[in-house]
Amino acid sequence: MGKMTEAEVEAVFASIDTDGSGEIRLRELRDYGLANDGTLDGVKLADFVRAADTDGDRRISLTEFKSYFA
Ligand SMILES: [Ca+2]
Ligand SMILES: [Ca+2]
Repeated sequence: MGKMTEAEVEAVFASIDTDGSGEIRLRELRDYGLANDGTLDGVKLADFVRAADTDGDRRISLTEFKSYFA
């Protein structure tokens, strides 16, 4: 997976966080994945959540999202 700039990461986050809550829930990720063949840059959604959700609340904050991609 290639590195993205901070602005690119924020844009992707915003496109997934459709309710604008500032956290990505699995449902939002699934909705996003359905439009993108079930993957996020080739990473399976379940694997992505497991890897990116560092505090284990099953939601991905912008900080966690950035940490994963930065
Ligand atoms: Ca959200
Ligand atoms: Ca989290």
